[in-house]
Amino acid sequence: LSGEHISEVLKVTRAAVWKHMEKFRAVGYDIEAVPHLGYRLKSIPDKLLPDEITAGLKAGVFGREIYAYESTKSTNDIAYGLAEKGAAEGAVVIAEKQERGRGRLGRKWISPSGGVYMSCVIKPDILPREIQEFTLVTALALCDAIRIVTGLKPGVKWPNDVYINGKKVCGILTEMKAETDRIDFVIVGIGVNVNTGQGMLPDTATSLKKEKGCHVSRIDIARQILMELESKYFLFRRDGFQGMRKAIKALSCTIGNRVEVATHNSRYAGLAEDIDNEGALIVKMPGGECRRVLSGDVTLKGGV
Ligand code: BT5
Repeated sequence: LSGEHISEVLKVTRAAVWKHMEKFRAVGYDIEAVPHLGYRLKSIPDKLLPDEITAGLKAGVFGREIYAYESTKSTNDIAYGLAEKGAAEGAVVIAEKQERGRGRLGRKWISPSGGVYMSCVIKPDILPREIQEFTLVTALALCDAIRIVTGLKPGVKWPNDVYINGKKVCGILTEMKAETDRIDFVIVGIGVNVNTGQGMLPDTATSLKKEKGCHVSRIDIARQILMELESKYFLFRRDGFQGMRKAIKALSCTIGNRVEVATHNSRYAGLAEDIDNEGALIVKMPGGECRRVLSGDVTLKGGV
């Protein structure tokens, strides 16, 4: 585009156009300037810039406020603080890397650059005990987002992981502020290994880049996750978990497998048979008895 055209459309001087181009360049946009011809955008930076994520974002709630960080301890902590100060539903905190990324139960989430780390504030009108259902709904949204952007076929590993080819590619950490029967807000934390170097990840993990065999746009992944989260969240609010149970079961890489279950006070093995209407995993024990697992860790035995 010619500098003249840009200055007319934006109603600023040619000098101001040039200054803005310099600012874009400083952020990493590769802009070519040819005298008498104009400017050409050659490439955009590989950064999770809020303006790039919201360009083309078809979501009214998720991502209407995006707080982006180069590095932070944990996006969940920042989002929690924002929600306590009254941040609206759909506010998103996103970071290029995390210094102290968290998993469940004090575990670590390895968060070097190359991944997407984001946390969304939501205020669902559900009971605290129903939150497990929303974690599964989030896993479904992640699977769909990854499939749409990359064509890969991820699966949901109960209760909070997304797997591709038997390895973990995303984790979800759902935290909330609640009273016994009322939720103030929920923070849904999502970590995705997008272009993360394999050497930095545990052996049990993979990345979209590794599975796809090429670099994957983190901006496209982040944007699609927000869109899928929004549509699934609205469906969940309208129809409840039951409306999405079938889709989650169809993508489950847990059901049909022999599993080992570890809860806070027990450990046992059995066959994962079903996910019920409340998002609990149904495990059939060797004697035929079925156990309902509401929370805990599940290890798949004999591969996925
Ligand atoms: C999780 O916990 O999988 C939840 C991860 C949530 C991370 C997001 S990133 C944005 C937001 N901010 C945060 O601080 N957290 C959230 P859990 O099911 O407990 O699994 C943790 C286990 O996964 C670890 O003990 C490792 O075995 C493994 N792990 C750690 N980093 C990994 C990675 N990058 N990719 C795959 N597996 C990983």
